[in-house]
Amino acid sequence: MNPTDSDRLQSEDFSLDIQSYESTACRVDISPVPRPEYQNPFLPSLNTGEESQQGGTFHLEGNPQQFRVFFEGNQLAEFGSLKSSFPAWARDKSRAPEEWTSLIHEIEGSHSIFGLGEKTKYLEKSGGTYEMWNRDPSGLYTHNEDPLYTSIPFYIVRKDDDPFSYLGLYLHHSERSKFDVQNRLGRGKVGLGVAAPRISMFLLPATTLKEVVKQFTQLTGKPFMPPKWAIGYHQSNYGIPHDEEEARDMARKFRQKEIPCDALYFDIQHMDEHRVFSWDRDRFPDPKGLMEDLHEQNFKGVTIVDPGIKKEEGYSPYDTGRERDVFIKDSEGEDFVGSLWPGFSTFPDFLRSETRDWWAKYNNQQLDWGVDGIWNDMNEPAIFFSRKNLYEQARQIQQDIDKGKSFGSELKHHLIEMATTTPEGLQHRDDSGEYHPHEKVHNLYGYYEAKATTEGLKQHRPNKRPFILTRAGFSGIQKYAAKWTGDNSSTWEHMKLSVYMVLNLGLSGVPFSGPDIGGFEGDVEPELLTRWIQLGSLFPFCRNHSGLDTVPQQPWSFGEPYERINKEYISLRYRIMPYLYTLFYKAHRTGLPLFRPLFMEFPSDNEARSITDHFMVGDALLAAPVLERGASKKSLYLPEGKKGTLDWQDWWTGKSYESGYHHFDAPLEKLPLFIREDHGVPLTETVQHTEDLPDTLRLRYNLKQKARVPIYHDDGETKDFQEGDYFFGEFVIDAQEGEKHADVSLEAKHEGREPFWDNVVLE
Ligand code: MIG
Repeated sequence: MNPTDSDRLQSEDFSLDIQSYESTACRVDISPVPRPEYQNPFLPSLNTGEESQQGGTFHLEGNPQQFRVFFEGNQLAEFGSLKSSFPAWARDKSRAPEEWTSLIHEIEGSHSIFGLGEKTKYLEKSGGTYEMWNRDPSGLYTHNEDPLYTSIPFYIVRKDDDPFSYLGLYLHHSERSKFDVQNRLGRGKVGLGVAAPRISMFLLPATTLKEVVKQFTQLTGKPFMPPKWAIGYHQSNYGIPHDEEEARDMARKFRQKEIPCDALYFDIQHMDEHRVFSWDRDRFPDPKGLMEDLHEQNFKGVTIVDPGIKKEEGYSPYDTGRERDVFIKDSEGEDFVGSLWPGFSTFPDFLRSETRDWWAKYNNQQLDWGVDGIWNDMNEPAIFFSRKNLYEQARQIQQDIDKGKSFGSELKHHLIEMATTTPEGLQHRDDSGEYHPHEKVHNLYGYYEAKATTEGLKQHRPNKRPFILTRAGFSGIQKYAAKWTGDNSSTWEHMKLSVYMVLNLGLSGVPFSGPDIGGFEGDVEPELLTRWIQLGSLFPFCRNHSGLDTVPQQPWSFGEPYERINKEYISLRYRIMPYLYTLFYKAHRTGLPLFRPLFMEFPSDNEARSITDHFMVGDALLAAPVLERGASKKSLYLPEGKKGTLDWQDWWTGKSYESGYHHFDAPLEKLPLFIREDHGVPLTETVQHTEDLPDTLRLRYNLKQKARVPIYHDDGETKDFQEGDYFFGEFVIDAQEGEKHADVSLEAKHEGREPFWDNVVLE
């Protein structure tokens, strides 16, 4: 197709092209003239769908310096200040030497920005400059820390009074990029910069927020469907279990205390001197037997896997890796050697298919031991130091000393910063053997590791759904892994932050995420742990994890009344498991998150637009966690629907409340929770693990006229659901006028499997 005038804008310096897709998305390609020879063969492929030939098309107006994008006669976006240079607004000039392209997306002051994946700060992103560069901040990160482990160069603009109220913008680049979200004097802007000689971006206009997220996950991939055990409560702790006995004790304790739990994690202490794919046989003499014992009690085992392969002849992953030539190269073309937990190590080049194949085999071995899931840490990659950057560090320290600086905390921070940054000069090879600088693909390292690990798990257990937990990732990581938000700390600030992070990850296409419940760094206090477990019982990914030598934070660690309350909320998660599982299935099919800001469900309610400390879990439950120390009340807003006020039913008392602001008592044992009008939640009695399926299904609903309560069920572990082996239906609950009882029927939509329940009880 020859580009028409409106498909292309051209000046002496730049040329712009726009391509329309039938999925109502467009791609804008911006290149300097002459067009540079530049490609990135590693970018994950996108499902754009068919190119749109007529109707429903986008076009450009203006000139490359100031251009506008239109869709069916509506202006969607305006851009200016296109430059082939490091953006002036990016304060940190240290990265300036690379080739950059930058421009400004001009928005109204009243517009809001969401998304950007795993970022700190608040739910709305204005007033910050964000960088996409996967990074281990090492140790405790603050409310302002940036960048973090995972990069998703995607944001959503929420507009007012516009036929397309939402616009998604995806910068299709794995190179380092920067986003400057500012809103001053009534004007807004998002500065965009990328370390590449050109820019390629997608625009996704939509009338609703849900539509944008669906479109973005259409483009980058729908989330994987986890095995059911992966959405239970998980217990983890760096350093614990220290040996087999401690692992067995831990499992026993959960069952004795009747605190539900599905999985135990084995952090780096389980390995033989930190060599990946090994066990310390003194402390874990029989991993297979241990896993069998855990399985006996319906526990799953998840082991950590770091990317560093100890450089040591005789160590099989190193030897075979050398043979198959799978490691990242340094600037001289030798295997790059850096330091990680096992000492000097080489690093798999996951961008090569040969490496992924090799890696898959080692993950197989894990499964031979009976391990159920894999936890990928340090995959930014975080590298403690290499010979080269040690020298660089020493040189900088010397310079600082020469300048009269003392060895204060600043210097220490600087050291840590350098130590966990991937060294420069690394090289990757594509499958044809061509070399590419690490900088181009850094942000894809964790993504390709997760892909390779998925491959390994699939080879070993072809029909089982894999579970992988990752720290680093890129747009599309939702296809392969759940995501936890790294080394947070045991502070109230961090608990709040975890709400914003999980909400924004969900808006960025990653529904399956959660923080270390209780916090990683530092000693948790009992009240904080309990409040975090209350909130955490609703997180899509629900794992209590903490750092080495921190105060134990198991649900029972602080005795009563904390243990009883922690148990009650973990049990709540297991009671509403049918609801959560149905939401996971919906997320898998549509990309919609479980954790939703109020304005996702109630777009017509202006008041709901700015609420950030309470949110929806699916479309039926509103949760308002207490996030303040010592608080025993919660003020909250119950949104209204399109047609006005709604009835909200208190989960605990059954009492009705109208839309509007309310103050609720929320003593330590209470998480305010409400059911939306004409909605319901399928649940069961409490179980101890997800393999236990009670034969009674309960329906708790808030009925005015008619509620539809969807329910999904499958075998919880295989891929047979893809062949139709599942049940999906909707309970239709009708309020019969003049009659006391509601009329309930189950409309089966897909009956490839029997429901698990024999009878239904209405609550
Ligand atoms: O350098 O494996 O974020 O969850 O417990 C620290 C030990 C390495 C960082 C992970 C954390 C894990 C810890 N790891």
